[in-house]
Amino acid sequence: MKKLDKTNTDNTGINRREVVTGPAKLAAVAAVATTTGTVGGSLATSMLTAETANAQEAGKAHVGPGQLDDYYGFWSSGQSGEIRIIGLPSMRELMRIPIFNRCSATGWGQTNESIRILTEGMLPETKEYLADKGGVFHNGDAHHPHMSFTDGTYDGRYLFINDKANTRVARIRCDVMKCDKIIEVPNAADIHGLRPQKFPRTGYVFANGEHRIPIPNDGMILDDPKKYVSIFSAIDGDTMKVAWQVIVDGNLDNCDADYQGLYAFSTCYNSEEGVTLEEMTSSEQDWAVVFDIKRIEAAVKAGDFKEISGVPGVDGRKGSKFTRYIPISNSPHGCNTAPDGNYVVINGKLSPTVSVIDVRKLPDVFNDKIKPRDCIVAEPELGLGPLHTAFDGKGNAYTTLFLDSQVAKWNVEKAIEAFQGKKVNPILGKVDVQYQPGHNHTSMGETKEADGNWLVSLNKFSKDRFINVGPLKPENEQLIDISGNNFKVVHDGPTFAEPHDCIIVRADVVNPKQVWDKDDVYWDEARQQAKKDGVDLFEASEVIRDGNKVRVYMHSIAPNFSLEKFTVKQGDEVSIIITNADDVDDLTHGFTLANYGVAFEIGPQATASVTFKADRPGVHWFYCQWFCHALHMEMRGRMLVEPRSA
Ligand code: K7E
Ligand code: CUA
Repeated sequence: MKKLDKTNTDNTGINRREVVTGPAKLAAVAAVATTTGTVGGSLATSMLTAETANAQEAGKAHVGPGQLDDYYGFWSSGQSGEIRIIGLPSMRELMRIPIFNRCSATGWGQTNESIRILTEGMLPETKEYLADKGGVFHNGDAHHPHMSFTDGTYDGRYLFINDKANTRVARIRCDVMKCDKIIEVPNAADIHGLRPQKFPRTGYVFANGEHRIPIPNDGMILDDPKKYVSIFSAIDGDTMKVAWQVIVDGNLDNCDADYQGLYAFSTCYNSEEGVTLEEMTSSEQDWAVVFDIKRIEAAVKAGDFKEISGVPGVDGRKGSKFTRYIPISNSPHGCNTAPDGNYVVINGKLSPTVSVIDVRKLPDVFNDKIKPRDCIVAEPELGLGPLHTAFDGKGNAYTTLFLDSQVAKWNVEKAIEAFQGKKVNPILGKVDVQYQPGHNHTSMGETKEADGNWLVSLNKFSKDRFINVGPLKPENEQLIDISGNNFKVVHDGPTFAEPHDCIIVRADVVNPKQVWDKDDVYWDEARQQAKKDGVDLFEASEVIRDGNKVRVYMHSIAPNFSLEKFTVKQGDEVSIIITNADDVDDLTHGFTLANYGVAFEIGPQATASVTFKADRPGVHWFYCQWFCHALHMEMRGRMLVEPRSA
C-alpha cells in the first residue's frame, strides 16, 4: 500500500493546515512589503471582502434557530450499525435509527418488538450459533442507505440498508422512522453494495455478497478458493424475501440499477479470485457485471434454476446468458447511474479513470451484436483514487478522488466527445476536501429529480479540522454548494464512525407521523396477548400470572405509570408491557428498571414490551428516563421481588 502512504500527509510529517493556509499568509506578507502609504487601508479592505464572501457562502447553508431544513439526509454509520437523519443544509443531526446495533436509549435489541425484528429473518444456523450469546448480534457494518423508488424517484415509503458484518439487509419504515424488517441473506457472504430498483418501483432491492465462499459453507470445502463463489441477490422490498440469486465470478463490490427496469450493475474486483492482497491485484483488468433482470425472471418463472438453501439460483458466471462482464481497469469501486437514465459511471479506484457505460447499448451486448467493452462511451482521467460519483441533473458529474483529497467536477457529454477523439477537456474544476473522501452525494442525485443544489463529500479523515478529541478522530462530512456555477465547500460536519454513504431527499417527499397510530402492527404480538388476557392496553394496570410467567400491563400518562408497584417471585419470567396513552406531539416516556439492565422508549400512543428473568430479589425501582413533565423525576414505581425460599 505504498501509494496510500505517499499522499497521506500525516506520514510526511507536514501539517496539512500549515500547507493550506501557508500561501495565503505569504501573499499577505508580500502585499504589506510592496505597497506604501495605504498599506493598512488596502489590506483591511481585501480582508473585509474575503470575510464578506465567506459569510455569504456560509449564510446559504445557515439555518437559523427555529428554522427548518430543506432536505432530509439519511446517513449510514458504518460500524456503528445505525442510520442517522441529518438536516440539510444545516447538517444538524436530527435523529438516530438503531438497526444492527444495540441502543441504550430506545431499548433496540432488548424490547420484544425489536428482538422479533432482529431474529425473525435469521437463518437457522445463525440462531443456533447465537442461542447461548443472547440471541442477537450486537454489531453491524451499515454502508449503503437508499430509499424506495417509484417511477425513478423517491417515494417516501422505506429506507433499505446493508450490514456487511453479518450479511443482512434491513428495511426502515419512513412513516415512523423505525426498522421493521431485517433479513439474513442465505448463501452470500457479507452484503456490501445495495440499491433499490428505480423503475417501475422498488420492487427489488439488489444486494451484493462481497466475499467468496463455498456453498454450502459447512466446512467440507475450506482452503480451496477455486471452489468459492460470490452471490448477487434480488430481495423483494415488499415482503423482504430473497426473490432470486445469481452466482457470479470475482468479488462483488458496489451496485446500482437502471431507470428502465431492465438491468442491474455491479463492480467486481479480484477477477483473479485470489485471497491475498497480492493475488487480488495482480491482473490489470477487473470488470463490471451487468445482470439481465428479464432473462433471470423468465428463467425463474420457467423453473430453469437450481434451488440453493430454499432460494431460486441461476448461474451467472462467465458465458452465462444472464450476465455480461465488461472489462474495467483493476479494482473498480463505485457504481452510479446518471439521472438522465442513459449512463452508468464505474469508478476506477486503483485507476485514475472512470468508465461510462451507455445503457442503450446493452441490448446489443446481450444479443452479442457488440462486445461487452463496446458499451463504454467515455473514460475520462480525473485524478488519483476515484471512488464514487454524484450528479447534478444538468449533465455534470462529481467524483471523489480518495488519494488526491479532491472532488472533480466533469461533464459527461464532454467526456464522451473526448473519448471520440475531440479536443475537449471534460474536467470543469476540482475542489479540495479535508481529507480522503469516500462516497459523495447530491441532493436528489440518484433520482431523475436530481436538482443540483448541494453536494456532500464524506471524508474518511478530519485530522486538523477540529479541536483534538484524542487519537480517535471524527470523520468530516463537507457540504459543497453546487448551485448555479458554484463549487465551494461551505460547511464542515464532523460525524462519529463511520458514515460511508448518504442520500439527500427533498423534505416534501418524507412525511413521518407526529405520533404513532394506536393500531400499528409494530406491537401486534403484545396486542394479541393483551386480547387473550382480556386487557385494554390503553387502560391497563394488571398483573397476570401464568405459571412462572408474569405479565405486567401498565399505561402511562405524564407523570404517572398506572402501577405504583407490582410483586413477582424470584425466578419468574416477567414481561412488562407499557402503553403510552399520551397523545401529544413529542411526549415520549421511557421505562428503566434499575440494576436489571432494562431500559426502553415508549412513543406517544405506542406500546412497547420487554421480557426478563426476575432473578434478583429485593426492591427495584423503575423510572421514566425520557424527560416528559415537570414531575418527570417522580414518574417511578417499585418492582418487589420475593426471594425464592421466603
Ligand atoms: Cu465506497 Cu462500502 Cu460504499 Cu465505503 S463503500 S467508501
Ligand atoms: Cu415519563 Cu419522564
